[in-house]
Amino acid sequence: MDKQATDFWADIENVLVVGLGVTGLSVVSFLDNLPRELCIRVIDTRDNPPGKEQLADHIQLHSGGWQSDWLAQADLIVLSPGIALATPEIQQAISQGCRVVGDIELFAWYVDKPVIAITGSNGKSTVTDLTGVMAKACGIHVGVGGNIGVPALDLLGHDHELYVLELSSFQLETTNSLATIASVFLNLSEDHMDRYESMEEYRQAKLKIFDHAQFSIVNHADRATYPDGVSENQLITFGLDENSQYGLSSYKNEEYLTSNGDRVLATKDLSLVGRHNVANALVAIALLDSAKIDYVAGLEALKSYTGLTHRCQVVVDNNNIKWINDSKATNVASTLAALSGLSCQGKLYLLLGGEGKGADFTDLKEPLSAINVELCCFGKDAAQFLSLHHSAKQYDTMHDVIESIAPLLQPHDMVMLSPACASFDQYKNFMARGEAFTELAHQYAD
Ligand code: UMA
Ligand code: ADP
Repeated sequence: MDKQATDFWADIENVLVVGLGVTGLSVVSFLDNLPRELCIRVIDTRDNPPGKEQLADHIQLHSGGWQSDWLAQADLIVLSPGIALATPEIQQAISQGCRVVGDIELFAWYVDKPVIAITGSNGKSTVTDLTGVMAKACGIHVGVGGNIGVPALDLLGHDHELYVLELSSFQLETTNSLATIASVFLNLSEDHMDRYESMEEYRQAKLKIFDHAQFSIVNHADRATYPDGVSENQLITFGLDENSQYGLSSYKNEEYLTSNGDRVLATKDLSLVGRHNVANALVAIALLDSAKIDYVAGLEALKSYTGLTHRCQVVVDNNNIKWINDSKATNVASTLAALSGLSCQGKLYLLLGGEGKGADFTDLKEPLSAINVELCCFGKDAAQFLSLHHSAKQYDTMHDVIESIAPLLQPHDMVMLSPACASFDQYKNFMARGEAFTELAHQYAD
């Protein structure tokens, strides 16, 4: 146990874990295994929290609402990312002197190996996974987790030499002392406007990733990713241009990814598709380089890397008709990225809709006006897309969309699910939505 952690626990007896999803479960298990007696209690406002069955019998759980006595008695609250720090019950506990942290803060107290941290509105999971894949190919025993799925605390205790963490703004809200060897803020675009009062509040949560970073990596084309009051020469830049430290250059009519002016790899050698993924590849190189890892051994892995499922993934290519699953496009910027990297010679049937999270979708209007597209809008917020294009039609479900358009498909057409919305109105998560789309694609492609 490190000194900071020992000192801190000296004042703590009563710990309240809020949330019993995968994060809450990982926190309980971590606390329960600490070499000191703690009273650990759990509150989850859901009637049936998903982790209920896996919770050890000796841990008390209150579900279906708040429990004011437990909140008042807590010395420390460990808050799950799904519950905002601004929640009145949590704010009241803070005003009564209770300290509130998240799982990443606990991780920060205990981690004793270098950490690479990744945030941004889009591309986090791709960059996190790719950086992990490349580090592994360099022979490093790397732990990859955070918002990408495996809770950070579950990575500890496995003798990792390096940690690569995807961090959401939700997680960063409750993180104050995470020291990283390199942190990156990929981009900022509208998302989670149902949680934040303003874009600036959302940005400030993300900027916390740089608080204790040895190297801070920012997007040359997106000033919002630059920390306030820090001069440019203290930052490392990436971008699809010649002036970024990790950028692009042209040589003998070929485009190259560069590191501080040196050619690293020809863009055409990447298996990833889309310009946004060229930027993602540059970031992975920048992160490994900053962590003093000789990334050259990982370049073969980068070349063959095709990306994560549910991100611009061709799931069926039949009769010259491509079906693309981009279910992870849960905001406007990710759908715009999918559209910009697309080459469709026929008509694009674009499936949009779901839980809109209070977003403004008008930025989609212009790019849609430039392509041969039919908008197929479904789910809770389908109506919000109808004014974006004259072709827009409203359906209840994705199944209704596919059933209706399948007979119309011609060679060179594309069907793409890139919904710009969260999935929770009709699906458990974006994975379930992507799988449902893939199943329908297989079913109707013939
Ligand atoms: N919830 C309640 N009451 C509670 C606790 C949670 O209603 O008392 C709700 C939340 O509002 C949320 C859901 O339950 O809708 C899940 O919240 P959670 O904090 O229990 O989530 P976990 O299951 O622990 O998963 C979290 C991340 N989820 C969120 O931030 C919402 C997962 O990211 C992450 O993979 C996991 O920790 C491991 O670190 C998911 C996500 O959607 C994929 N993240 C957002 C995104 O990527 O846009 C930020
Ligand atoms: P995140 O974890 O931040 O949600 P993902 O890597 O899972 O990011 O990708 C989410 C969506 O964003 C996908 O639709 C993907 O095609 C798109 N995307 C990936 N990288 C970028 C990027 N650098 N800029 C914009 N969109 C991106």
